[in-house]
Amino acid sequence: MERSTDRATLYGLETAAREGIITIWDRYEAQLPQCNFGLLGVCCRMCLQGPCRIDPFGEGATKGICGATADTIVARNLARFIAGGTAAHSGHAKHLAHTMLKMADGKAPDYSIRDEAKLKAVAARVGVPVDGRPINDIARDVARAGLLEFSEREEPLAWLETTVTPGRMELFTKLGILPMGIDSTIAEVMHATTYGVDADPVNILLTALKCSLSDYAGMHLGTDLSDALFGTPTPRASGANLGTLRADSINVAVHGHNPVLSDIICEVAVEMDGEAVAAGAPGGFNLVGVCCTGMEVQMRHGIPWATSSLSQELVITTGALEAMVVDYQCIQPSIADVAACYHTRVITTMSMAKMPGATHIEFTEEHAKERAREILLLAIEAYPKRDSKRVDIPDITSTAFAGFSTEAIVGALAKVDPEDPLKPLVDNIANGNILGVCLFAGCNDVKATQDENFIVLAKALAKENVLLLATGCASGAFGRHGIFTQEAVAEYAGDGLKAVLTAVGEANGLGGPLPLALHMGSCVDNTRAADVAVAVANYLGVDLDKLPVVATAPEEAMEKAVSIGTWAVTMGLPTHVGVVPPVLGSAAVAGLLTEGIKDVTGGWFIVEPDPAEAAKQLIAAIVERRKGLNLPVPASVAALD
Ligand code: MSK
Repeated sequence: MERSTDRATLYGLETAAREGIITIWDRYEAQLPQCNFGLLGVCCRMCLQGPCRIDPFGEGATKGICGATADTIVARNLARFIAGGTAAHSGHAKHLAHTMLKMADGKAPDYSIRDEAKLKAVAARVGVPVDGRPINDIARDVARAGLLEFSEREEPLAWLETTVTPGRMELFTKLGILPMGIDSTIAEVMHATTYGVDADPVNILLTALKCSLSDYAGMHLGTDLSDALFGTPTPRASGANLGTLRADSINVAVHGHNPVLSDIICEVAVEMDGEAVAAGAPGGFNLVGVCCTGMEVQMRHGIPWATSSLSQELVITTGALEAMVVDYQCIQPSIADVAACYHTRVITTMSMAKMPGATHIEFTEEHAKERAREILLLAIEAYPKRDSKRVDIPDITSTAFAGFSTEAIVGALAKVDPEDPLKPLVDNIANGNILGVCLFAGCNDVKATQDENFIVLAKALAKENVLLLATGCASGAFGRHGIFTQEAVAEYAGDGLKAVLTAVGEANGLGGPLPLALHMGSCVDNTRAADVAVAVANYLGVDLDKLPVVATAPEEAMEKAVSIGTWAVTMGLPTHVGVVPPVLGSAAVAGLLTEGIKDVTGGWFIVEPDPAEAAKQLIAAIVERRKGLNLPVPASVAALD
């Protein structure tokens, strides 16, 4: 299997091999063959009497020591995966709520509300009074309302109830999966799946669905508060890939997920640029993003994005990185080992995310700029130690248009129809110019050739006039392969999609189409796409499970991606995954997720590693939805059946 389809990654891997650097791909190969019990999800480590594993062929143990079956074990393992993802996304949101509260109380002087309109819109939506109140008072109440989401409440989560269709709320109530608190739902999964509690796989899966709805609410809260604090993204062009590092500059990578730190670093780097020049770097500071923190600063500031989580080590092997500043999530502990072979400083900043071999500078919102300055001074200090003979930056970059928040998309559509912005989108879905919509999300996974699934799928769907939205590492794949460009429209879009993207692009003064796919942000921003779908559903007066909208995580890797995929299915979307999750040890659980759940939520999982085949299945799902709404199905697509 090829390791990557990205030329810069392959270049970096050659450099790493030459330098004797071990990367994630080497460590993966060293793990092979992987444990089949683990791959199938039939390994149980929930008590000290184990570990137990079930023989999937029924020739060995058919039950664990306590009597748990493969169905119970697989369901329990999956539920805990989802709880892990929910804890990460919502922990990110909780951090933002605390930051906003400190700001409102005057304890975090380096922060402010950059988008007052967004804050007021969120406040009005969740029942915080707005009229005539100072902005910091509104912010304080919104932050408190956000923090209330985490405890056990008597009402449903506000960030769920106010953002989904009425039909979904009815369904969640009927199924008994309406979460009343984010943290309490995570705890409920942990309780239900501990030794001797829930043994019914269906019941365990329902608890897991409930947890995934907490994941959705936490993510929505995170995006809302980020936008209010740091600004709602608007479209802008920037660069993508390893070639965005500059030999003449002090290069600093911001990596992880939360903009609380990285946004301040962007600001302070501008203020300290003269110090970087004085240190001998004519280009001053060059900030680049890695992973989803990279997406946050790309969306809001146009900071170039260097690479995704999977290939993070290769930013260091350019030999030109002075500092990699990390917050949390998707950060490989190996970067400290790689950095030790260079002059690069790895700087951890969060009390919950430290790393042997890294320098820790505890980031506090109370002293945000001061800490950012300390971090950037470390980068300046590292610069003279750079070995110019080892600098090897691949000359490979692409243009990437980013910044398509929900508000930006509605704003762009409003240029076509100011009275009724959603009408152009809905009309074009109805007439078939847009066959359907696909959200691309999720990670790169070392088990798949990097980016291949994303790009094959994107081209196949665009050809059939499917509108493409992207977040997280999917946005990374699209960015480095030139999918976020106008040129890609000419190359890959079907005629209907091309006409729509061109009409909207020209109405917005772009002199051409919108990019082939719309970059909606980091992986925590997936609810931006859900908001578009909910707006269309409410406009049409139908529920989400009727829309020709699908989702895909074709190279998913992390618990967070599994929780996102699960809420997408719970919201009623056909959702593709390209890496087989550890559920095949239970035919019952696998069957429920891929078929049975369709009768419950309207959504279902499509598990298909082959991207060409996955495209066919996603198009078939879109066609099924179109037929359900009595919308025309173009003959060319019908012929694919
Ligand atoms: S970073 S969760 S590898 S999308 Fe958000 Fe990428 Fe997946 Fe991490």
